[in-house]
Amino acid sequence: RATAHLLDVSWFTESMRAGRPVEILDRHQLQVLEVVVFSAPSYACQRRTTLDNHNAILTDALSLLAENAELSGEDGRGVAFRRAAGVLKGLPEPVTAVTQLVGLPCLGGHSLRVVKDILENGASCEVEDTKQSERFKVLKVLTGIFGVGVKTAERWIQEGIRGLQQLQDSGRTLNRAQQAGLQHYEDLNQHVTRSEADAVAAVVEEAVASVLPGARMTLIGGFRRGKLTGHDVDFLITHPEEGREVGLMPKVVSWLESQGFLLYQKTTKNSYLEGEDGPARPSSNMDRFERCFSIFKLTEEVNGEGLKPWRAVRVDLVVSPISQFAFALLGWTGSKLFERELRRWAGHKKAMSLSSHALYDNTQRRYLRASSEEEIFAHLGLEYIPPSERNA
Ligand code: DCT
Ligand code: MG
Repeated sequence: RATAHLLDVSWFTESMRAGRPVEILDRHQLQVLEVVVFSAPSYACQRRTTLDNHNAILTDALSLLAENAELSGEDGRGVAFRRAAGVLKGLPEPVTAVTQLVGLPCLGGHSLRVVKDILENGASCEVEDTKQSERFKVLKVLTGIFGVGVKTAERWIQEGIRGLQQLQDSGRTLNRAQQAGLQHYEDLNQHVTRSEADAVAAVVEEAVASVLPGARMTLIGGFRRGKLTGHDVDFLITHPEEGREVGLMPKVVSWLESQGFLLYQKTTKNSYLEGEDGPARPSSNMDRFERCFSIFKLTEEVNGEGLKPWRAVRVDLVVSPISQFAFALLGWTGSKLFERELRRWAGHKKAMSLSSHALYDNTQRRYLRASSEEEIFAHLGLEYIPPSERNA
């Protein structure tokens, strides 16, 4: 009976979500409809998550706890909160009672308690306390400096540093990234708008076309998923002829530098090679591309007096050979949780290793080729999810 109940409900919510007319309504079904019990598959890469979040109050709270856990070096707890938030982001309507969440995946006791507090009292003490906590506030300020990670921030806090001014006055030696981060702190902590992203795209497009005609540039990251703002702008560059992309990054960077567009840049080399025995586990699957972390000097339309004529914007450039392009596109479109879940799905469900370069089948002991994102989803036995629905 209980199963029949749940089946009915998911059929209804599914029908309503898909906009299908729900015609046969008997008493029982109507009764069931009054309390919508949500259901969802457990991997974020099996779900369609648009930017239309009906539970932002809940997901903001859980994301804040995730952030706090990550800032405390508790990555496992961080992921658990991210997964819980991810499930709620995909629900078709606002949650009004915890009973609606019975049976949903990824919602552990801790997350459910937070949700319950918010639904019943309008706020969660744990979340409010965390927001007010001195440690959390200081960690946020310090890791808000480009080039400063949790470990460095921790060390500075132990040495008594509590803020930017104090850091500046302390005479600490900062590396080049951190110096730039401190110098452009305000700009870099102000979100980038879609129109600013488009302005950066126009510049990068010109740079790419000037140094290698025929090369292609694609907007990736949050903006590809349809977000209206971001903390940076991400681009993927390739050339339709394999090998022509070699040496492209330094040329693009030189062009940008010569035109005065770069306030800071650091390029890392591509060290990815396919192995006979399959992919060796990379230290991080983000670090093997020819990648450029940069800070752009973006000239803005000046429409008032006293306005700064430019602002600093974080821009990430990635170059990929065409043979790896689909994997790079999929791996760099995000969201971070969606990517993490794709890799987890590949490993746990398919015995495959997915990276931003390749997909390796551990059973067949061979690489699976793909020239589109759709093919990669198909290899993984997943329904194709377009970028705009990868916002878990
Ligand atoms: N990425 C990932 N794992 C990471 C970092 C990044 O899978 N640890 C992928 C997913 C998104 C993409 O790289 C770009 O990274 P960000 O710019 O940090 O993410 P974003 O979704 O573009 O977020 P924002 O809109 O804030 O820039
Ligand atoms: Mg981004």
